[in-house]
Amino acid sequence: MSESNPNAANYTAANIQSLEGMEHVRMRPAMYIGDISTRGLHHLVYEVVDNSIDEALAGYCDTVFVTINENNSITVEDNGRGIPVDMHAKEGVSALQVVMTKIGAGGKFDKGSYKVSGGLHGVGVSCVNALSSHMRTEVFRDGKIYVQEYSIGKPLFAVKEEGTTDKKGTRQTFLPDATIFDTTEYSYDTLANRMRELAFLNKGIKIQLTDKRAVNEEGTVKSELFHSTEGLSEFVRFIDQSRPSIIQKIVHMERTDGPIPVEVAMVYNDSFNENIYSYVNNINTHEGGTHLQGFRRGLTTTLKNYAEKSGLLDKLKIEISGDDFREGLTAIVSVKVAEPQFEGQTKTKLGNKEAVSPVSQVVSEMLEAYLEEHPNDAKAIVGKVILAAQARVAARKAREMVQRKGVGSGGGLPGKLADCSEKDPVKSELFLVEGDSAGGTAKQGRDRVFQAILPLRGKILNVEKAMQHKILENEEIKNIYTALGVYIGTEEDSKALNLTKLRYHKIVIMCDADVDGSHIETLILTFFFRHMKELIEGGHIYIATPPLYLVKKGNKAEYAWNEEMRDALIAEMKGAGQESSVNVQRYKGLGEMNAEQLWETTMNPEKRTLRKVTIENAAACDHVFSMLMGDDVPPRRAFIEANAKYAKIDA
Ligand code: 0RA
Repeated sequence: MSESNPNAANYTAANIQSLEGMEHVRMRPAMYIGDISTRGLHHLVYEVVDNSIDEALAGYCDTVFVTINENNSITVEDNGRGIPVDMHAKEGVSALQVVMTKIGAGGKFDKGSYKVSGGLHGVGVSCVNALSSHMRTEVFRDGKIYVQEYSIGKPLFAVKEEGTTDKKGTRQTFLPDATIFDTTEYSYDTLANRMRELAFLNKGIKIQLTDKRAVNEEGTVKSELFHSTEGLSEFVRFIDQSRPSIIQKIVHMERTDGPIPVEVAMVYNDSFNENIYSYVNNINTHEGGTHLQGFRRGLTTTLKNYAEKSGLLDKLKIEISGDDFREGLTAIVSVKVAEPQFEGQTKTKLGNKEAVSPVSQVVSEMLEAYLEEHPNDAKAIVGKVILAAQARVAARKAREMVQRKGVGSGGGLPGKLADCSEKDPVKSELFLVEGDSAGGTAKQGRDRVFQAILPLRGKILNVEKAMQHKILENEEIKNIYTALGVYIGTEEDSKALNLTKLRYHKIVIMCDADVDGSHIETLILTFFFRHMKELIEGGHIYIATPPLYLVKKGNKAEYAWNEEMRDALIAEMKGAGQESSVNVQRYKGLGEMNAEQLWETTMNPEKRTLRKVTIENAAACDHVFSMLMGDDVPPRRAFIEANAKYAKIDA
């Protein structure tokens, strides 16, 4: 045991090697955790939680506690076997120390089971340790408590015993290093979305998320238990909560004894969107891959066979395409692969060929059985497919119209667009501005060299509820397509958006800072999320942040973006001397600012703050958009009340 050799931590050759590894993580954190933004910060938690999920998947634990502490440190505790603490023969120190300090040591000790989970980067807990100003690991094993602490990944002492316990498991507490990360404040919602997702993906495992920073009046700490007994069926129900289903039940398909574990759940709703989320080892595979290919193959062949056999297609004049089978479909496909090969631009596309047929087989067999046993659902699905085929033909005509009018084909740009003179898309920005009046101010205030303005009329179409051809016939939406210069792919390359002619690399949504403005912002975002997701994924979509207040005294004037800033300015100006009560102007709309003020506060790249729109968790986004844009009022109201930053001000 290493505690008999307290200096071991400092002198072994293994330790020198591990130091080099840890140094490298600190020098190039993005190589290990993606980036050092809030995304990377949250990634640290996922990395640690993944180890506990692995322990649970191996059958040794059932509960994981994740706690955001008051100081934004994180504690992750499980009731598994506990990380081994015995002397590691080769390294000459405790196995625990090796796991915590050696890059890439990860789960290598566990010879029996293969590591299926693991963050996208799968880098292991030692990276988290390297990027934490302080970390403490406690192992509850064999009736004892073993402890080691670290500073920026370096052990502060050799593993030591600290009392006895009847618990078993591992508890890790880490404080992310503020000199590495842009921000060190954790978002409860971001963590909750991921923990919920993990609970759905791994039924049976309980994940308790607690936020010690949030205590209500009664002194109760905010805490939620994520626990799913039905797995992906519950996940699909959660995502589709606000969309009426057209079939009786969620179709659940699972095989755990095949070549790879496969779980699929699906439902058809009354919308026109296709929402398929695929996962490999609990990682969302945005770009799909072989497992998704297997799913589509199984779905298409089975439904096609059924529809043909049933004679429901006899009178149909048009050919059914693969897409038609997926309109209104919400599905989740989850597989576990021992050695996943990730490909694609963002390394989120499964490459393993051996994943295709297990998925397609499970779907073929189980979906066929479902259709036989539920003839009414089968009929509803086939009816939906026929409608989709008919709508597709209508949409093609509308799409051709958009395409024909598009750039490069001589159709010209929208009349409302005030274009910039810069021709390099990388340097060009497009502002989508709510209303003609604010659009006019923005046109005056902008730098016309690189900033283009497209005013949008009031509320743009709610794409969540509209059919494809209606969307493409909509004037405002057509303007967005033509102004941006993007194309919708032809039938062959599916609906993928062609960005090769994208005319602006920054697209900025600029709306009023009031309830209407935030509604319009949501409508526009919904449109991008459903129809131009590639632009969000490419980091091209931003939201402008106009100030909420102008605080003035004499000839001194400053802007404030929130109440705290406003109050600080008031105090500062009052403190500055004279009697006169300070003047505060509340901006509700962009239109209340003149061109110069708009440039100064919101458009000038030197001074403005743009919020980049990202998709952290596509399934959670889907849930939120469908709820915000759907017909179901109570969940929408609850969400808005919990989240709206403007509601209070306007009330
Ligand atoms: C390898 C071997 C054993 C446990 C673990 C890893 C383990 C790691 C973590 C990380 C977080 N929680 C964990 N729980 C367990 C056990 C080997 C044995 O007991 O024989």
